[in-house]
Amino acid sequence: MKTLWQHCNVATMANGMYSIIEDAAIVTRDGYIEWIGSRQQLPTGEYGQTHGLEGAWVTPGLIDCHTHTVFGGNRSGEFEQRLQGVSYAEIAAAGGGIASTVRATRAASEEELFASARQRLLCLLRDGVTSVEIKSGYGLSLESERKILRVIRRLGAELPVTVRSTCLAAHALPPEYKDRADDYIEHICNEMLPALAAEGLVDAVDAFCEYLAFSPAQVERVFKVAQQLGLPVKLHAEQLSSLHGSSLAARYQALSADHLEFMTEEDAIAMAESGTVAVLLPGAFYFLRETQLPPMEALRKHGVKIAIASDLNPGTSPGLSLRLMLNMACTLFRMTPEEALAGVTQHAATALGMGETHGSLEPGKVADFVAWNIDRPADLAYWLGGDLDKRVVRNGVDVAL
Ligand code: DI6
Ligand code: FE
Repeated sequence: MKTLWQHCNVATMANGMYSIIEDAAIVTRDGYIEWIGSRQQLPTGEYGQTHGLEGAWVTPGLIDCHTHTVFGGNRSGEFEQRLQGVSYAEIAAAGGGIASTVRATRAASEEELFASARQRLLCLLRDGVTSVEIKSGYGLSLESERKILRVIRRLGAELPVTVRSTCLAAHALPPEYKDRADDYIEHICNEMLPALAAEGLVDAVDAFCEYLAFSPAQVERVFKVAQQLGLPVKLHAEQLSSLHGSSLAARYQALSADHLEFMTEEDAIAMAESGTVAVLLPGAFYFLRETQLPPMEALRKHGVKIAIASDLNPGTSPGLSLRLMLNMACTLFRMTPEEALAGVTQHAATALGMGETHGSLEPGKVADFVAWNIDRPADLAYWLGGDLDKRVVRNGVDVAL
């Protein structure tokens, strides 16, 4: 059935550009965009349904390309400790940090993890998100990583959102492998990844490349296995120090390298050459009160695609609004509202390997869009969170939340 959507203005975000169509019309059919353009040029045709959008601004559905939505417990106590001056690294060294979330996640049932993650995911959806990436990484054993990945698959099946799952088994060292990081990497490579991939639970593989996590050499072993399994890779890189993980990611044609505050211009050149998207996470930068800014000029100069994501996680970015991240990307990283919007649409889609089907409003793409009751597209980066009046359409159908 053909559906006509009209009386709106559109920011198509094709190729990551603003590309405005005023007084636009969109024709959707079977969940895809069939035609989009100026209403005056609308081809005559029969429509099963016609929707008036009352002058709304239409953007692609927002895409949150980096989250850790599934976890047990919460770490607001550590937040208070950090406010007293204890550092993130000190808390981690004392057995808190990721390790404390791992304890809570292992102790939680699949049902409990689903229920708490569902609430958080609903916050993102109410903010205009139609696709999301969710990582495992708080289980760190075959059994508990499987539990998280199953919850991720179930979220995608039960909520009106397209979910990509990423296995982040190489997030931290589990207690049973204390001082045996290489043995844990071997377990990931020989046991965990092959089993979880075979069960169809993994769309991509990620790792945390950092002095307090895994070395580039250890990450490379994980990447090699991912490659053998036919899975694309991503990397947490250059968040707290410079290990050139982003260059390593580029060598493995990673979909994205994420965080990147400490990356160098050489890393940016490598990423530009491999088409690896730079995913910036202003929520984590803000929440950890970091001062080292990602090298925006180098990223722009070398044409690296820049995405923005929430990094929703209990330790460094308890961020429940992707639009708030747009504001932070502009205020903290000096991105323009146009760049920020591209970062949660076309470039975020590319960071998930779904740039051909999602992320912009063009014929042939999936009909995921949001009709916002706002005056200008920049308003999306202007308001600090809140529940903006909007209509969310996914696969050509209104989303009710
Ligand atoms: N970088 C982060 O910011 C999160 N994970 C990562 O690799 C932090 C995770 C946490 O503190 O729970
Ligand atoms: Fe993260």
